[in-house]
Formats: sequence, C-alpha cells, structure tokens
Amino acid sequence: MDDHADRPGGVAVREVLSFCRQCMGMCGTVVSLDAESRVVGVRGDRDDPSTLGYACFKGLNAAEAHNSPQRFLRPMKRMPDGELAPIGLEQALDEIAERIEALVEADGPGAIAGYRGGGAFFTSSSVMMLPAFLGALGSPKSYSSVTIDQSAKMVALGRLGLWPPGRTPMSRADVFLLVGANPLVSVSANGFDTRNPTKRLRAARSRGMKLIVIDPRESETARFADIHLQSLPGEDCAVLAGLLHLILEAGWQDRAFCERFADDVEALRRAVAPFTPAAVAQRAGVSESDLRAAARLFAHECRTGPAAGSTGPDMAPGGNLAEHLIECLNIVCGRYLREGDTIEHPGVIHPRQPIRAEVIPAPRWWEEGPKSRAGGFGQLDGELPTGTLPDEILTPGEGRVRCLISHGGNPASAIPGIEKVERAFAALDLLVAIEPFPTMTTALADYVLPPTLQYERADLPIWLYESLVSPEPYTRFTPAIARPPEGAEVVDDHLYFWGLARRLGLTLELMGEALPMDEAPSTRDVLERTARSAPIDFADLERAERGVFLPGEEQVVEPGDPESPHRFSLLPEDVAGELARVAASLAVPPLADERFRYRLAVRRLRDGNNSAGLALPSIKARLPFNPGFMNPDDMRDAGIETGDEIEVASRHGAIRVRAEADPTLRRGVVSVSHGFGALPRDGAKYEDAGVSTNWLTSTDASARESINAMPWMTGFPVSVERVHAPDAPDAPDAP
Ligand SMILES: Nc1nc2c(c(=O)[nH]1)N[C@H]1C(S)=C(S)[C@@H](COP(=O)(O)OP(=O)(O)OC[C@H]3O[C@@H](n4cnc5c(=O)[nH]c(N)nc54)[C@H](O)[C@@H]3O)O[C@H]1N2
Ligand SMILES: Nc1nc2c(c(=O)[nH]1)N[C@H]1C(S)=C(S)[C@@H](COP(=O)(O)OP(=O)(O)OC[C@H]3O[C@@H](n4cnc5c(=O)[nH]c(N)nc54)[C@H](O)[C@@H]3O)O[C@H]1N2
Ligand code: SF4
Ligand SMILES: [Mo]
Repeated sequence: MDDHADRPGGVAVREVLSFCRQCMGMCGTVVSLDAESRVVGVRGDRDDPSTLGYACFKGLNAAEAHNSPQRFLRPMKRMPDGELAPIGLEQALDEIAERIEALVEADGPGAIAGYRGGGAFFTSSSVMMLPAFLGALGSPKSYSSVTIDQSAKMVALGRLGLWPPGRTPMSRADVFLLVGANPLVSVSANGFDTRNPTKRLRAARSRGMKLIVIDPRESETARFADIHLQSLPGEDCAVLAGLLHLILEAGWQDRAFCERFADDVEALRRAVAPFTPAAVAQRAGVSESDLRAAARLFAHECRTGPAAGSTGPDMAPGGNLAEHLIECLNIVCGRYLREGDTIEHPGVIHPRQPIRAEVIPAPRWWEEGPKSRAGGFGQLDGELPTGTLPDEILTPGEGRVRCLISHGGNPASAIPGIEKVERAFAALDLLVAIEPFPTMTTALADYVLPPTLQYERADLPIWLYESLVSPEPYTRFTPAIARPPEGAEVVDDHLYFWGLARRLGLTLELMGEALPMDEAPSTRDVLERTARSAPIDFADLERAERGVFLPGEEQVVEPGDPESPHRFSLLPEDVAGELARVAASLAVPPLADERFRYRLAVRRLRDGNNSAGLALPSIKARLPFNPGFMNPDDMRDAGIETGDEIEVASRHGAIRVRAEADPTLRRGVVSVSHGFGALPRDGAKYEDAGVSTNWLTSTDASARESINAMPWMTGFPVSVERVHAPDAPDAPDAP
C-alpha cells in the first residue's frame, strides 16, 4: 500500500471495491485511485465474502497494465508501409464494415469468422457479442479458446449422457480426485473451490477430505495430496482405466446407481480388463501399490466426492477418452447429487429450472448441424473446433474463411502449429483484433480496436461458467471505477460489435432478445439484460457493493421419471475403439522411441497468464523467458546444467530453451510453458521473449483428437539435446 507513489499513475486519494477479471478467480479487490481516477494500486479485499482476501501477483499489478505505455489507446490501421498507425474510431468501423460487406457479397457470410479468447470470456458485457454478430450475419464460423483447452469434457458428456444435478460438490466430498490440474496456481478446475483455493483446500482437508492427484509434477496442489500418482504425461487413459479395472474387479461400484442408470457396466469391466495394475504401472510409470491405494481410497474408503480433470489429461493424446474415463469413475461410483439433495448453485444469471435425477441420453451434438470444410468436424456448443481454423483459411474453395475477428484473444500465439497459423493469418483479406496490447495477433492484424481494461468498465463476474467459479449462488456488480489514460479513444468491447452491426444493417440479439440498434446500449444496459433472470433486481445488485449470495428458496434435486428408459452410454463404439488402442499400447514400453526419449508436459506459471501481460516490466522481471524444466537426475545423465541451452524437438518442430532443474518433475519429462515468444517472421531472441511451444505442436490430422480436433499440447514424445556453446566448432545452426 505504501509503494503506490512509485507506481505509474500518481498518488492514491481514494479506495474503491471491485473485482479482478484476469482469470477465473474473480478475486474481490480494493483498488486505489488517484485524483484523476486512474488505477494506482490493487490489494485483495480481506472482507470479500467470496474470495476472502485472495489476490495474486498478476492481479495486484493491474495498475501497470492500465497505465502501460505499451497499451493501444487509439484504433490502429495497418498502413501501406506495413506499420500500424492511429485512425479515428468511426473511420475504423466504417472501413471494417465496408470490407466485411464486400467479402460477404463476394463469398457469402461463411467467409467471416470470429475467435473469442480469455479477454472476451472475462468481459460479461461483450462475451456474447461475437456469436451474436456472426449469428446475425449468418456465419457458422464461430471459434474460441474453449476448443483448444478442455472441450474434451463436452465430448465426454456428448458421448456418455448428462446427469443434470451434477457431481457431488467439494463441500460434501470425502475425497477429491484431480487429474492434471493445479488449481492452487491456476485458480481453475472443475468443481474445485477456487475462491481463495489454498484456504478452501486447507479447510476441506481439516474437515477430513482426502485428495488424490494424478500429475507428472509434484505440483503446489499435489503437495497436499494423500496419494500422488506421478505418472508420465499422456498416460492418463491407462491410469484411469487401471483405476476402473481395480474398482470393478473389487465390486466397489455403486451397484444401485449402476443398475438404474448404467446398464453397460459389465461391458466396461471387460474393456478395462487388460489394464491390470502391473501393465498400467509399467506403461505409465507409477507403482502398483499406489495405484491400488488410489482405487481403494477413492471408491471404497470414501463414499462421496468427485473425480475431475483439467488441462493435463485434456490436452494429451487421448484427451477425449481420458475425460470419458474420468466421468466413468463418477458414474460407476455414483458421485452425483441425488433426489432430495440441495443444489448449491441453482443459477444466478442463468435462469433457474427444475433439476431432475435422471439421465439425458448421449446427445452427440457434433453429429448434427454445420460441419467444418476442413475435416468435416461438427459444432460443440455452437462453435466449430479452433483446431480446424488454419485449414479453413488455407483450403481454397467455396466457404473459405477470408476475414477473422479476434476478440480478447491471441489466436496467433494460442493455436498449435505456429508456422501454419502465421501463414493462414497472413493469407486473410481482413484480420481485426479487439485487443488492448501488442500481441502476435496484432502483429498480423489489419485493424486493432482497443477496449477499455477491467477497472474501466462495468461488469459482472464471468457468468457463462458461473457454477464453476463459485459453488454458491453468488454474484456482484462493479461499475467502471477508473478512467482510461489521458487522450485515449477506447470503448467497451460491445460497442465495437454494435457499431459494426449497425453499419451492416444487422440486429444483435442478447439472451434471445433484440438489442436496440438505433441508439448504442450502455454497458449497464447490456449487463441488466444479461442478468434479467437473476432472482434479484438489478438496482439491488448494484447497491450490494461486495456482491450478494442469492440462495432464494432452497432448490433440491427432484425425482426423475421412474419410467425413463435413458441410461448413460459407458462404452459406445468409438470409445470402445479408442480404449482398445490404448490397451494395445500397454505392451509397448513408454519412451521406447530411439529419437524421442522424453515427453513434453504443459504447465502454467504463477506469474503469467498465457500470453497476456508477458511484456509488462514487472512480469518480465519474473518471467523473462520460458525455461525447459527437467528432473535433476535426467539433467545429470544427459550432462545438462541449469542455464544450459537445450533443444527440445518433436515430430513437428524444435525450440531452444534454457534448462532449469525442477526436482518436482518426474524423470522422462521436459516441461515448457506456452504463451511466450514471437511470430516466426519476427525472429525474436529467446532471451528477449522466450519461445512459443507451438513450434512443437500441429493442427494436422496426425496430431489431434477426433470430434473436437483438439491438437495435442502435452504428453507427446520429444527429444532433448544440449546445444553446444556457440564457440564450439560443431555448433549446429540456430533453427
Ligand atoms: N502449446 C500450447 N498452446 C496453448 C495452450 C497450452 O497449454 N499449450 N493453452 C491453450 C489454452 S488453455 C488457452 S485458454 C489458449 C489461450 O488463448 P487466448 O485467450 O486466445 O490467449 P491469451 O494469451 O490468454 O490472450 C488473451 C488476450 O486478451 C487480452 N486482454 C486482456 N484484458 C483484456 C480486456 O479487458 N479486453 C480484451 N478485449 N482483451 C483483453 C490480452 O492482452 C491477451 O492478448 O491457449 C491455448 N494454447
Ligand atoms: N497463473 C496462471 N493461471 C492460469 C493460467 C496461466 O497461464 N497462469 N492459464 C489459465 C488457463 S487458460 C487455464 S485453461 C487454466 C488451466 O488450469 P490447470 O489445468 O490447473 O493448469 P496447470 O496449472 O498447468 O495444471 C496442469 C497440471 O497438469 C500437469 N500435466 C501436464 N501434462 C499432463 C498429463 O498428460 N497428464 C496429467 N495427469 N497431468 C499433466 C502439469 O504438470 C500441471 O501440474 O489455468 C488458468 N489460470
Ligand atoms: S487469481 Fe486471477 S482473478 Fe485473482 S487476482 Fe490473480 S489474476 Fe486476478
Ligand atoms: Mo485455457
């Protein structure tokens, strides 16, 4: 609090309550403002009833981003000399609308695509604007970061069927099984209470909750685990099938639940029969006794509590199957809310509905509706898979994507196969980025439209996933508390979409209702429309400065239809095929490839959030580049020391990083974080910017999942070699 004076923005004169919108944490904050209402400091709000004072380094440094000289403060246009130059807001929108109109006239609405990233999802007034814009235009080319993240969960539910009451919440869990998730750092994991995650975990542990973690790293979260299965990345299917094998052999399943709702448990039991503890232990690199202990603790010693996966399993080869098997653990052990149970989060922004204890049969959404031209992939939640976007742009023919609007994302950095992504984006007729900072995407953009930053706009916490970020029915409103920098021409994101739609004669819809198109709706107006099903008046919500818990009338799970014929589909044909292929791999020792003797593992870093903010001085001081973390014993055997330059290569490409010893990482693994680096054409030095791990990945058919086209980002084979010092005679050329 005392060091405000040396922060950009001046001297604090007052403090205002708000909340941080840089990640799913949505932490309650106290923001210090100077006399001009510019942000000069942020601290966690100790009296926040939801997040209990938590705030991380990234959130505490918001003043730096708000006042940053790097920030775009005017709309920008790419000029004939190749540089971005400021341009008036109205003129930018006129020109963009004109170019979109011409493309639609020539090629139809399918030539226009949109991509939403984290910055869009964390802006409640505009999160639905890009889909609304594309919908009004008649384009099915809606993409987002969801399908290069954890869309395996949607695939799993689509193939298994849904249980509307959901999993047993953490508050009532005897045990929590986490697969490839580190919520104590990422503040993200399905069903894990991330409202001040360490405090919540400690509280759950002290009331007796057990924790099982499957992770190649002894992560900050795994350190709290009763059992940590430190398996090789990319082997979750084997481990999870091994757990199911042990559970079904011992008869630890919830028989009543299975008999009623999952009548193909026997087929699943046969399919996981090859996954004996010995076979799984040798393939995944875990001990048989730990595997047995985990199965016993989860299914036998504990009666309730869910299994949940995150990016670890979902980004690996077999990610869709891994999520399927995680949900099978929940089904087989009956780890769901039942008739009469209280629903903790019945909906605040989402309308409340009766919730019944019955199965909605496997909807397989992707089999209906529009398909991608490239690969014939269907939609998930109204979106086409982002893994197909580069090919949609590059494949000639009718329906080719010629314009991309990127909203609050950095797709050039985020989409695997960096060279192809760069080629694809360069081949676009029009690339527009609604983005506050220079990124790999704005480096290719024709126009950059700069939005207000978090504390400069009114907002609600992320509502699309409201029950994931809060186990209680809680929400809050924040007004815009800060002013954008002097001379800035920035507006709230939704106004860009509204401005384009109006010029194109389109009507935007929000929550099934038309927005007024004669006069621009205020942010408050958009939020009020968004929250119109909330069981509270918007004016009351505005007045509740630390937010409101809205239990309303307690909602319980209602009885299902006793006549319902619907059951989960534990082993549909495609899943059976995938499982059989994993079973066949059990005979092959891992890391047996002569060339690729390691596996890559993804991991998030505490002080950075994907690519966002990595160029800000305070973050750069902590994360100048992304190291290659390795187990010290592997390093010793390979003659590598911390600080040495190593080359990490996959079938698709190679990167050079500095090795760093990480004793928490198991052997046979190298872990490098994503989001760093620059475009291939910029040739930035590793020491200046780090390097993108998307040199190692690919969106090609050989490197992605079926159904969601999820490119593999972890658990794939790589080689690791020490690079000889530049003055050594046999030094190879830089990549
Ligand atoms: N190799 C590899 N690739 C990956 C991953 C991986 O682990 N490995 N992870 C994947 C995952 S999980 C994800 S989610 C994606 C990330 O995908 P993206 O969301 O596309 O990427 P981010 O780097 O998070 O970019 C967020 C952008 O939002 C901007 N932003 C910040 N605040 C605001 C705001 O207030 N308004 C607006 N409009 N924008 C704002 C930031 O400056 C930043 O450029 O990457 C995926 N790609
Ligand atoms: N500080 C910070 N927070 C973030 C982000 C960030 O970049 N920085 N990114 C945000 C985003 S976009 C997302 S999607 C979430 C993600 O949130 P999480 O999924 O919790 O991400 P991580 O913290 O990387 O934890 C993933 C764990 O999986 C392990 N792992 C890697 N490969 C495998 C594997 O094949 N199998 C198993 N079982 N484990 C594996 C890693 O060692 C790591 O501990 O975090 C969000 N929060
Ligand atoms: S955890 Fe997320 S929401 Fe909380 S302060 Fe950090 S960046 Fe902000
Ligand atoms: Mo993500």
